[in-house]
Amino acid sequence: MPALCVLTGAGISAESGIPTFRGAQSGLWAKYDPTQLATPEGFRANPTLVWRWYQWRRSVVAEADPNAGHIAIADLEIALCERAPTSDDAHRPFTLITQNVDGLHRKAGSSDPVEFHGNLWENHCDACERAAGRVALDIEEPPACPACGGLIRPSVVWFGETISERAIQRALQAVQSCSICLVVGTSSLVYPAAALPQVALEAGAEVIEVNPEATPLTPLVSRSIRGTAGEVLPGLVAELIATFA
Ligand code: BV8
Ligand code: ZN
Repeated sequence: MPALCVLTGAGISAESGIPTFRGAQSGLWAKYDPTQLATPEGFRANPTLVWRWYQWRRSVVAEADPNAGHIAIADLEIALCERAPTSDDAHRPFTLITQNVDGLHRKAGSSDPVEFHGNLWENHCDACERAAGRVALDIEEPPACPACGGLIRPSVVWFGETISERAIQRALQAVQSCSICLVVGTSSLVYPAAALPQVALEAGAEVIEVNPEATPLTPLVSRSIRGTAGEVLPGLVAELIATFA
């Protein structure tokens, strides 16, 4: 049974009203560079500013719903996994890898996405790494860790931080064994996530890109569809399900 994997970036959440990472940052945050805020140095230099940026993003995401793009990907997973049910990671017919931390794929029904850059809703201590769970959105200062007094921070992967071993292992397993890799809504600028479609290509997979703009991946793929996730994915998913029928 051929396998399919999907890699998504911030663009798939754009039609849910969530600003992309490199798109014009809206409102209060327009004057900050996300690649400066989403770093350990940025947090340690100004913990309140970075904490409030994440609390603002959480408030935006809390109001957001999955769009037709997220739902199409969840439908694709159901269709492929119904045909070839397995609990063995090494033979999964479908794997979703997302760079997004907003949790919208899970909200759309995707069962077990590889959250390559972590999860916006979880927190842990910056000093002792003890899990701190969720924090109310009206908390305006990073809380103190009850165990060591260190600062609580969002459990996302910041620039300069390594991706979890488990996420890398699951993602590589998927891209090395898939026959089709669908890449949606990413500028293909952030590594190591941006290397994943290249691993799929080298392993002989067909890579299909969906993005309203060209990216550094575009010249390398056999098929690059200019359009948004919400417009393109419902029809493309129907085509892929028929292909894998
Ligand atoms: C690492 C979580 C090993 C946080 C994110 C110097 C020092 C250290 C590291 C580096 C360095 N120089 C380079 C690096 C590597 C660095 C990197 O790649 N930097 C880039 C900027 C060059 N990577 C790392 O640091 C990674 N770790 O390498 O560890 C290491 C360790 C120490 C030293 C060396 C190496 C960790 C990277 C993870 C960073 N965390 N997110 C948070 O969210 O706050 S990344 C962040 O960017 C988001 O997760 C986002 O998803 C991701 C990628 O961006 P995109 O998803 O592509 O979003 P973007 O806005 O860029 O593009 C949107 C796209 O959607 C566009 O193409 C647009 O056309 C399209 N679009 C718009 N609308 C739609 C659409 N598509 C479809 N439909 C639409 N409607
Ligand atoms: Zn602690």
